[in-house]
Amino acid sequence: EGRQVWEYDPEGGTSEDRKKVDDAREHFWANRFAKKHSSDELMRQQLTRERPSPPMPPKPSLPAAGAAPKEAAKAALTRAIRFYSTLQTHDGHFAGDYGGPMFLMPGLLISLYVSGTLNTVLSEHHRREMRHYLYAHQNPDGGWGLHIEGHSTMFGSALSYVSLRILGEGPDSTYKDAPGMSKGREWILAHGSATHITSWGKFWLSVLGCFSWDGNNPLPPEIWLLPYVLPIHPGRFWCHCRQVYLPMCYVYGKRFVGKETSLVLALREELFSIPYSQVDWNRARNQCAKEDLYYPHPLLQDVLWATLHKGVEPLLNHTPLHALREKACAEVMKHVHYEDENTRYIDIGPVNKALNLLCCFVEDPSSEALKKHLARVPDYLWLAEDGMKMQGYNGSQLWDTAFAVQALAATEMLEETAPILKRANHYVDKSQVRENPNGDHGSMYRHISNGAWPFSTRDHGWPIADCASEGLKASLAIAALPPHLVGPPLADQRLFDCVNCILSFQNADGGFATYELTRSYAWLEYINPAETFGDIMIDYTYVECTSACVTAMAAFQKRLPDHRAAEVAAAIARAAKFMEDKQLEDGSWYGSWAVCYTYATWFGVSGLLAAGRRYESCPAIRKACAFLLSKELLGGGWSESYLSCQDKIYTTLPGNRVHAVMTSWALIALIEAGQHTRDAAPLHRGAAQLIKLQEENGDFPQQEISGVFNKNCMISYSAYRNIFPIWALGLYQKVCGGS
Ligand code: LAN
Repeated sequence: EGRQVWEYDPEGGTSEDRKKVDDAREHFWANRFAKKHSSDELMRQQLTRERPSPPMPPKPSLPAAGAAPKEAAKAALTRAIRFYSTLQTHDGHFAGDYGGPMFLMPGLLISLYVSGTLNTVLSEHHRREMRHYLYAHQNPDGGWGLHIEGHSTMFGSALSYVSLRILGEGPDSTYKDAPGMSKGREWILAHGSATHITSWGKFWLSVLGCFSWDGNNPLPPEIWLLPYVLPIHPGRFWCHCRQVYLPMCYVYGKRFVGKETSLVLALREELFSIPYSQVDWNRARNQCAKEDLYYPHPLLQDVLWATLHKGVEPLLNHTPLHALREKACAEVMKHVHYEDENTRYIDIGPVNKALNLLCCFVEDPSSEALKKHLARVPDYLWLAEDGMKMQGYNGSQLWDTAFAVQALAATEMLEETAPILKRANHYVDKSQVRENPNGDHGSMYRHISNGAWPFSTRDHGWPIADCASEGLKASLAIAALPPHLVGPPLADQRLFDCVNCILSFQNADGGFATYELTRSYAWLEYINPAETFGDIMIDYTYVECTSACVTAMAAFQKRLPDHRAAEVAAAIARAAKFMEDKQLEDGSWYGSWAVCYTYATWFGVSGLLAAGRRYESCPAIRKACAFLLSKELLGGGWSESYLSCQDKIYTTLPGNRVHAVMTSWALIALIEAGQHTRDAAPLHRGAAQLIKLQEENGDFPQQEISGVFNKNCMISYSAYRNIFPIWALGLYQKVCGGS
């Protein structure tokens, strides 16, 4: 359940539906630079067709002088819920676009191309939509960014250019009024050519045959043969880092290169400013365009890579020591297969999905494993009015659904929400992970997962501390409602399993990381070779994850106070201390997984409240509220730009523009902390701004991107524009309703 697969239906839709879709796409195209963002118009069309939406109450007239009277808030809320309910699928999850990064699809296309499976997996319709997507996100200067809103980078540009070529575009093709291929090539050549691509780009181009393996810094698979006690053992890395470098080591160890096709030969000419045979590959190892540099290599790294490259690699490749390389490659493949089997070939993320698929091909082109991989490629693809993209995950199903449940439950509009909650209950039930990873999972560096919730689907199966917590909170919210309306609650044992998992995720500093415990030291960042990403080496503790675990344990404590009572209480206390320690001078928290200080400050406040702190007696909460109030925009509402994440400085959107998602987070945090009992005016203004932003059909506009990972790459959480305004207006209604 939860699987999302797009297929082309030549007869699909009425002519009216088609027109709506075409209009949405034209609208996107025309406005793509003003609001460089995608949304899920197409999905919406499809879903609304299957289940006609209930009639809409009329749009309320705008409240005067910035106040949002009770009736206006109620009507906006009703409309918002009715709209969002049309995006709920039959299995109960809410579907939404999880795109944003621009470096994911190229890896997939290169893997499919070199394995000769491109046209088997992707129909001509998929390929057409992918071309549309790549052109839709080409910047006016001809290049492509790391993500859909980013400035042009070599990583984005060279890989998007190559992708378009793989998808059949010629070196001078163009589309609508996009800058086109020759402008793309100009950008690449003017910025140092493909030698200046980041290390992950060098890797993909080498696989394709458009870069020499000698131009890559070493990725020795032998690292997997080291003893686990060493802090640099990859089993101690953050699981995403580990699962990306694992298959990369294998492909590097094998020096795999795809067939030298005419396209490959042509690309060798197009991507470099000098003849391919004259490129200085040794120099290229450390070249990187300045546009791409977010985390420059420390000197230590350059020395390390040079020693390995010149001193060790020749030995491992050309002497009897080669046996060691073979052994290391075999060990690596054991882990690749384990990951594939434990995720039913979805894999933990889009990068290792493409890489593991490639490894299975390199190991045995006729293997069952490769076929199983191909069958799971569509899980990552999503079509919207900006075309078809590879998403950042196989979806955000559970995450969005768990938040939606909490938002709907907070409205206390049981009559409206019960049928929606009932369907969501089904999904929450079906998506809980009910087993640990196979066999001796510890020896495969896997944490327990039984009882946790994943971010997307049960098939994916990787547990995440805060997804487990949001899943648990959603189950508890449902369990508090009448079962004849929302369906039966989960059995207590399943909640015990989840809490067991959550407790097992707490670190020595009291904080919670993402998928596992922190297993090594932050100094490992010295050998972080990925120039565009920060903080990827280990699983750090985060305020968002910690707060989610605290609020979940506190809710659990209320319902089932006798289960591991002392441990739960102690875990909450330690986590609260961690959150206080992480608070910044100005009262905010830095957000690592969404934009940015507003998001994390909401988590900081709600976590401390759940741990029993109160505004009146807790300086941290008071400072946090003061911070939020100090950032209110002129005329009300809040907004924050993704630049906050990369620059670590609070940045609002230009022009005093209100953003529905940040406004909602700030409202929720302030209301939870009792702002309405002190001064409700900022709440009235914020609610009024939300009502003003709401569209005719109850939707909210898809504004600037609101998710992030590894400091520098942005990711879309399209459902946030519906979920959080519902949540905020619901709370507003409740506490300011009579105002
Ligand atoms: C995600 C998606 C979910 C996200 C939350 C649960 C929201 C967060 O609170 C904890 C971290 C987590 C699980 C997360 C971590 C990084 C991910 C997996 C992603 C942002 C989705 C894509 C990203 C992944 C690393 C992308 C591939 C890029 C690499 C650098 C490997």
